[in-house]
Amino acid sequence: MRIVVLTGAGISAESGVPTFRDADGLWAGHRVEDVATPEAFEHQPEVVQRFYDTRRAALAAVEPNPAHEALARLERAIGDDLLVVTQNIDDLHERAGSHRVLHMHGALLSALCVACREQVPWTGDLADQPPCPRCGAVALRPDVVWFGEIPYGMDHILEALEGCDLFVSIGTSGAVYPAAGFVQAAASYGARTLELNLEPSEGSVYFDESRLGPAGELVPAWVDQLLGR
Ligand code: BV8
Repeated sequence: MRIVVLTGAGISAESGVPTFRDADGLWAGHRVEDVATPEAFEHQPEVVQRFYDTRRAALAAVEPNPAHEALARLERAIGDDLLVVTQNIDDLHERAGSHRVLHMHGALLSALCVACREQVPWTGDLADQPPCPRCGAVALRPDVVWFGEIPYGMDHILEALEGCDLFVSIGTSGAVYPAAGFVQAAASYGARTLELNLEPSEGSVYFDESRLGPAGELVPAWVDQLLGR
């Protein structure tokens, strides 16, 4: 059985990573749409850089939770039949042991050089304008997909949605496209669809089944059920 799992901020909530909604759409006093845009970066680069520097630094203080660990266990059981597409920019799936993870909105631990377009692993701050390790230009930005920018891996994602038997959405409000449309694409190709979320999402109506509760409980139970435990 080929499975595509889409994760959102809700899967990292129990790890202590605030979601966009829990912050009432505010991040350190900013509306995410006002900070996570190319225009914001152009007009107030240091505000945007600090917004991501703060979130990057906060990764050191959080750990994967049982939901991340259950998805890593599922990958160990079914390997290439599982693809995790995450909207999250944290590294908790990887730290839980998942390898087949596609960060469609980029990653905090990566920087993008707008001069040479190189993606470079990055753990420190960017607000102090370090030079690009490859070309030396002072042109590094967060390697994050902002509103109005094209998500990473769309060809790979659409191909996986076309070929999957089961699409599972975990911890996302279904507010942002194109991710919010994946359930309808999967269903149109004949996949079964399951939502695991704390509360009904904007896309719940499109799922064959919705289970409500914390990911830390629902995801391990679902993986156990799937693996016949
Ligand atoms: C694009 C990275 C073209 C940055 C993010 C009008 C109509 C439709 C679309 C648009 C429109 N106007 C503009 C658009 C397009 C726009 C969009 O969708 N806007 C929205 C606001 C309407 N989208 C874009 O611009 C995208 N690009 O469209 O390009 C294109 C398209 C296709 C192909 C080619 C070209 C790019 C969007 C990417 C923006 N970047 N993140 C950063 O992180 O700073 S978005 C960010 O918010 C997340 O990545 C995520 O995608 C999104 C929503 O966040 P969630 O993960 O869902 O988190 P949220 O807080 O909202 O919800 C948490 C959920 O978890 C809740 O449901 C809650 O109940 C649940 N939960 C909480 N705790 C738990 C839990 N569940 C389980 N257990 C728990 N413990």
